[in-house]
Amino acid sequence: VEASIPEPQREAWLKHQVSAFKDKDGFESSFVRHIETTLARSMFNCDETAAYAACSLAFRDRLILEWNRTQQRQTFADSKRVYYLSLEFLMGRALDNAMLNIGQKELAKASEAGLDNLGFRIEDVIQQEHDAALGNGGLGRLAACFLDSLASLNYPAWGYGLRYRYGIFKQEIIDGYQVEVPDYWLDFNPWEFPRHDVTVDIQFYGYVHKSTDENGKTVARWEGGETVKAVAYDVPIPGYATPSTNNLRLWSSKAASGEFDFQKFNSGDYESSVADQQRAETISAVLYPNDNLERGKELRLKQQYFWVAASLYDIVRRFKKTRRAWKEFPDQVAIQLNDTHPTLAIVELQRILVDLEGLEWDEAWNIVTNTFGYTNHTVLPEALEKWSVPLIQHLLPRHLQIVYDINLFFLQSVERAHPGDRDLLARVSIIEESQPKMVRMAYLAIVGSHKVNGVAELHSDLIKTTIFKDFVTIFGPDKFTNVTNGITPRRWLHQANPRLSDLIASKTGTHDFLKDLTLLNKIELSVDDPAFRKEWAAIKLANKAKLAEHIKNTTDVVVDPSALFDVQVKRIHEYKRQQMNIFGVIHRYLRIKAASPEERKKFLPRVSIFGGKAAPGYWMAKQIIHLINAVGSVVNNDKDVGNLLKVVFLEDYNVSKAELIIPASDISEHISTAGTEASGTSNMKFVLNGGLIIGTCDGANIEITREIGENNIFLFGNLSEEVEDLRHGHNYGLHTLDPELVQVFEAIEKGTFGDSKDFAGMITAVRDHGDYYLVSDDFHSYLETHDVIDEAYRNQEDWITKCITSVSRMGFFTSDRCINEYAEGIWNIEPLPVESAEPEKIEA
Ligand code: CR1
Repeated sequence: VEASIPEPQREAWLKHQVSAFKDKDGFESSFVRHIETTLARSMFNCDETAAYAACSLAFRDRLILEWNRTQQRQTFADSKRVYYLSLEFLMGRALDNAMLNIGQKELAKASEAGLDNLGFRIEDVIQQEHDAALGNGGLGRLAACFLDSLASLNYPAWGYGLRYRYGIFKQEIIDGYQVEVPDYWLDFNPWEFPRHDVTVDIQFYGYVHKSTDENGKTVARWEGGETVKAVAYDVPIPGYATPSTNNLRLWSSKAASGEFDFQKFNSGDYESSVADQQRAETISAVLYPNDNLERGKELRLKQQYFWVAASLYDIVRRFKKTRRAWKEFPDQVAIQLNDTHPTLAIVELQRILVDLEGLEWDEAWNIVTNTFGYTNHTVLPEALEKWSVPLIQHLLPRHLQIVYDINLFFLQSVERAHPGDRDLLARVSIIEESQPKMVRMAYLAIVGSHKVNGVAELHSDLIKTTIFKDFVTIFGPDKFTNVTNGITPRRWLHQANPRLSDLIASKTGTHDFLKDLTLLNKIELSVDDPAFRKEWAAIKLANKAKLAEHIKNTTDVVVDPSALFDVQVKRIHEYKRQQMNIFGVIHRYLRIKAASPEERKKFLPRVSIFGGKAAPGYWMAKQIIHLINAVGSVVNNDKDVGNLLKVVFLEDYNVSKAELIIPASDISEHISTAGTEASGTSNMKFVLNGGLIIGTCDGANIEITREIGENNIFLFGNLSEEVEDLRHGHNYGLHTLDPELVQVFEAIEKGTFGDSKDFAGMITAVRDHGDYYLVSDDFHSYLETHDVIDEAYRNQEDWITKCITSVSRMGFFTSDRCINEYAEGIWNIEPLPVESAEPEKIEA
């Protein structure tokens, strides 16, 4: 308020109100102006990188205007906001998305106007952008899809995360091995705005000082320790076909005491003054590259608290400006915890309310629990966060006390409701009585939230019957709910597969399905239309040809676009079972080799495509990558095999590569051990792009089957309710290996793919160490199902019918539906209608 311009002077401001370009000419002029002024270049000095920069800056100008208006509108409306706290936002590229969502891509793209007129091809310009890769996999990409939907549906929402200087590493494959290269992505990033005036001092270490105030009440003060500064960087998030543009605020860490400590500098201790600064900057330096695995590192805990404390300070500061009573906090603020990573926010809000604002414990706790919702994303035990009590004690002494108090009051209430059940108390205690003691973050998140949700039906049922069973007894079943994941059709259909999106629009009349995905069902009426089917097939073939070109350029392997493309792209993890896939590929290779030249003609040509990163410390995952590459170099050069089988590993799988690969798939693999993949989201992307899937009865595969019909999906393998018994059996020696898998192991051990010692771990895991992921149990059914797929693919007419039918029934899996479910069932928040700016005509 203090900074606003007095009434009399506002006239001048209004006279000079900035407006965005409105036509092709306006775009061109903005582009050239940015080349010549912002970038200090000219037409004699303008390469594709500069064109990308200028094009981004031109669209960014429009975006900022909408963004400012949206933020003003949200402030004036003063309605409830939702804050999505996530350590990961896997955004990918922004330019194409901004052009689409703003609805002005035509201005840059039309032939003989826009970029074309200025000497550039839009496809090449888009390719210049570095992915914003601040995430590992599904969890981070889900957060990005949610931001897109929140803005598109006009919800007043902010994302809060960390501005890592290094995102997920770049993967290189050298001699068949993964090599990690740092991802320094901030050289030129026009999509972020540093807010050097928005900073928060964050405290670490120190001690707690307790005293008694004039009313005899004990007050705790957290004192001493060291301070690090959090600086806000804001990223505009455009909604599709609406002027609403939300904010993603990412925090960066800096030394609190300015550039460096001058005292140390003057006393000649230059190195240590710089070291202090570097130590502070380390907090937001790098994303932890683990997917579904927690390692308990101190720096990770520091990141979590740094981010959570800065975000809450910001949220509370905004609330305080409204001068409302504290009890109204949950009417104004909903905070969603994306997994347990931000769970300290629960403790931090309780600390703010009790220690700093002087509220009574119960009143504060009531506010806290009504504010938070917690989403669980995994049941894998190695991914469930636990932090050691001594570590928290050292880093956050006051928070540890509050955790103990939360636990005490919680256990007292359990004891009252279930008197004498000491086992129950031990089972649900937030503190695990181990050596050292550990804080169970998921339990803290449950106790501190009003709703807990899983991410697909099976997963939400599983958490209620397994890992959180006791909490259902304590809190009742209504606290637990399901929101099945979804994906944004803007990026994952229109951007990734523009021709398919346009073909669909030719049947549905408009691109409105991008706003209401259930409208896809209209294309089922055209399933028999020969021209539609022909174009459908032509688009798939063209997408495959484009991928084939990428494969040639990056791996030197030549693949035939008319072969069946079989794709598995996702993080490499034993539970996702890429090892089963490559064993299956080896089995196919052995069959081809054993066949006579006459029999070989009967094989359906296939290309097996893999992609995905292994966590740098995940030895087994790296071995899997190595085997895939080793098999590729043998199979791809075997004259007996020719085009019947090719095996490629695409390096550095990321969001922009996904946009290339997914539209080119015929069959994709979602083959996790039943009960282990919470949802999966690429399964939805593949089907939406006219690919079929092979999958286990796991995660969202089950709901996909329900929606598209079981004739349109290839399901196989044991069910989740059978897994426990099978594992039990393995441990009691009832494990007879599948004979086809034995053949595969023999081939590996004979050295067919190089030194077999390199792959021994993968074999012993199955043969000698209990086959925890049931590779052998599911192998036969997996191979059989691939034979069924071959047969199905030979009948191209039936295949295309399956694809069209499936796409038409995918409406449920839009992230717009998820966000509406969260808004209604968890956040209790309404969209903020946009009256002011007239939504412009959207040209898709
Ligand atoms: C799950 O493994 C799910 C995403 C998004 C992942 C995946 O099945 O689709 O979350 N979980 O909900 C995860 O990363 C830490 O947990």
